[in-house]
Amino acid sequence: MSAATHCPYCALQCAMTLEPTPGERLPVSVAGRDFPTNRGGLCRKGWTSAELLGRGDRLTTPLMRRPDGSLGEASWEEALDRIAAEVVRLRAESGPDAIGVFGGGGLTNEKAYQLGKFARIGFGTRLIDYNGRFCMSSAAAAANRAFGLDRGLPFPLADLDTAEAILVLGSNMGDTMPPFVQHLQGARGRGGLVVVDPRRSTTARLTEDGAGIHVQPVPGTDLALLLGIAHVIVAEGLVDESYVADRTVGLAALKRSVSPWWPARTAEVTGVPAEQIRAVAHLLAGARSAYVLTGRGVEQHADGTDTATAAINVALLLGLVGREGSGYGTLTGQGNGQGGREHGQKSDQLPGYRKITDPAARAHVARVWGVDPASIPGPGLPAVQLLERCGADGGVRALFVHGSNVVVSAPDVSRVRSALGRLDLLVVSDFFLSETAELADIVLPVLQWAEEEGTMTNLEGRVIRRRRAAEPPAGARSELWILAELTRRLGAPGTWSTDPSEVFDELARASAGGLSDYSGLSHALLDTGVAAHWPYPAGSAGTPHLFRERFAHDDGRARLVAVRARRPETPRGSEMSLITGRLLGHYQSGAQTRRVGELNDLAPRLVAQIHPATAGDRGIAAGSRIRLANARGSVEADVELSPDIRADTVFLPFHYAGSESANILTSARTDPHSSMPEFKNAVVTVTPA
Ligand SMILES: Nc1nc2c(c(=O)[nH]1)N[C@H]1C(S)=C(S)[C@@H](COP(=O)(O)OP(=O)(O)OC[C@H]3O[C@@H](n4cnc5c(=O)[nH]c(N)nc54)[C@H](O)[C@@H]3O)O[C@H]1N2
Ligand SMILES: Nc1nc2c(c(=O)[nH]1)N[C@H]1C(S)=C(S)[C@@H](COP(=O)(O)OP(=O)(O)OC[C@H]3O[C@@H](n4cnc5c(=O)[nH]c(N)nc54)[C@H](O)[C@@H]3O)O[C@H]1N2
Ligand code: SF4
Ligand SMILES: [Mo]
Repeated sequence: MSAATHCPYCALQCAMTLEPTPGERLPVSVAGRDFPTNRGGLCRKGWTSAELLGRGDRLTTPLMRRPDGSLGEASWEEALDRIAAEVVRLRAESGPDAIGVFGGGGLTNEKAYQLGKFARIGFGTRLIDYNGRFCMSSAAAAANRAFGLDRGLPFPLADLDTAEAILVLGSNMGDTMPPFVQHLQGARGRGGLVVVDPRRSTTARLTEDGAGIHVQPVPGTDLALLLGIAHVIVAEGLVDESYVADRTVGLAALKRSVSPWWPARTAEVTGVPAEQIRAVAHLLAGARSAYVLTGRGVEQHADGTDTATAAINVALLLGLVGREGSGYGTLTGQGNGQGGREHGQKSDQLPGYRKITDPAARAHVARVWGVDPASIPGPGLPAVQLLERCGADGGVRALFVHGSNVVVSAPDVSRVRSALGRLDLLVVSDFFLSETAELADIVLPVLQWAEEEGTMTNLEGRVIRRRRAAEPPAGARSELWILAELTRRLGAPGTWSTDPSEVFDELARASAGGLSDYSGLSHALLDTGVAAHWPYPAGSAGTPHLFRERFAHDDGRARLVAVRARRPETPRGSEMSLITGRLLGHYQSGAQTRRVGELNDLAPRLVAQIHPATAGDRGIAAGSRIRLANARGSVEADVELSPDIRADTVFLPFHYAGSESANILTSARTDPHSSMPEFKNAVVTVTPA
């Protein structure tokens, strides 16, 4: 039977149909399916996604570390008994916080919810966090601060189609979400697309031929740039005065904070010409409908929350947020990057996007879980700090990883690798032997997207169904089953269903009354094809548009939060700025896409992009190899000479492992509000290898 489902990869969650193909090499074929986000389109990752289902190196049995150091096959009984015994021992010796859990934004809502519950009342630990901390947390912190609520896009994506102007800050959706580009066509046709990126990326190129403006700032200076744009808006009378008076607070302090950022000074700091700063402000202010969108390029910095805040301030000053045909949004990245941050995987949260420190929230969730509120631990540590605590004195002794390949994707990976090496127990659930799984004491083989039922929440906050279309290999198990088996062995309280639709019903009850309320939803209702944007309280029809009448703060008003630009870590002498990011053909740590021949052939090894003038100065020839180094380590890469990047900047993709990992060079410094690491700004030396 064919299945209407969605792509396994990014947050666009393109709709696709899977047809079983009995007797063929791959168990299903993939076709694009009409849906308001992708309109039948898929990118190459989507088209080739069935390859992962047919791979011979798929994990099909648990693996356990043998005394000789190798990983050998084990039965499920052996593996789970051993895990339970180790957890009991470590908890007795060092307390429940000796156990840590690291989740992922690719997990279905059901698995993310169950993992959060399992950590708190299965293990009894406060230490759970997830890779969304690397991805979403600064924009989320900024939206919570400004609006009192964080949903990536507070409007349906198709609203963008009719925009006259769109300001894209640090997103390269032309490569990272190709079917998204169709929603930019309206603004392009009116000359209204502005892309801010130190590289002339695939997306920046969409501004060519009169379609808009490419702004190419010094990496890490976006906050100053946005203060400069806000300065022009204030100084040149472009503020939407009645909107700001009716719907916001904080204008006076905001005006003071942007007053020192006149265009000439902003130009000096950012490298963006003063006329261009003015042109962008006027283009946005003059449009009848305009959007401001942020991506990882401006968020993954030590000042990422303040930068996203400055972007929101621009949108608020112009009266865009909550107005029909206009708005602000952040482009959530992972498949379930949105749902993954709502149901309790985050160290400071309980389901329904509730605060774990709020007594009423704890009481509500405890009732659903059937436990005493006092037995739910308090807030834990965010991802980078959680990884730092691994193997430390009095720190984490056992770590459970579900849906992340941290030894490739975390910042300063050499330190992460040594930390994991000091653990008493590392348990990784995955369907391939990722680089992190290779280090595990126990590896548990789990189900892939097309082998399981569940739900995901896409970048518009729309809850969608993932459906099963293929038989899993005999030895693989669902994560809901694994968690249920472990709770039985650990004697944990509560009920632990292995049926995704029952877990969804429990999640819906746990979310009732919270910010991300799913209580009106069920698998059965979603199967009717309703457009389900949360909040979707019982008895409602959901919320495609947020903030039309009021913001989520008690007084209903948005906050203009005054923020200050700090100097980014800047290169000295012959040093350069390193920025990192993505390529079209690879996904994240590459654990999946490096296994798809057609995708890996597009970019089989690490290539650094540098400007020909920079190469000339350093004696670097086209086609040669270079070495990038700083105090944290060094990597070697092939070079691509390209006039598309600033001469003071070098770009590396982070999809490769081992000595090709860009994260050998990135710093574990984090944003003070969100604890998001600074993936987009490191300083390196670049020399011929
Ligand atoms: N092909 C592919 N698609 C993906 C993914 C993938 O791994 N591969 N991952 C998914 C996920 S989880 C995410 S989070 C999204 C991310 O999607 P994007 O945010 O589009 O991805 P990135 O390539 O990380 O960063 C975007 C751009 O930021 C620019 N940039 C770097 N530093 C700066 C800076 O200081 N200022 C500014 N203004 N720009 C800067 C980079 O040059 C890059 O072009 O993509 C999703 N889609
Ligand atoms: N330098 C640099 N580093 C970055 C970034 C950057 O821009 N620059 N971006 C950051 C961002 S935005 C992100 S989101 C992270 C992502 O980086 P990671 O957290 O490493 O994400 P993935 O590579 O998607 O790893 C997911 C792993 O889980 C497995 N998996 C997939 N689905 C499931 C499932 O349902 N259950 C289980 N148990 N396993 C599953 C996959 O096979 C894979 O091994 O990287 C971050 N790291
Ligand atoms: S854009 Fe994202 S969701 Fe769509 S096909 Fe490509 S990877 Fe899949
Ligand atoms: Mo991400």
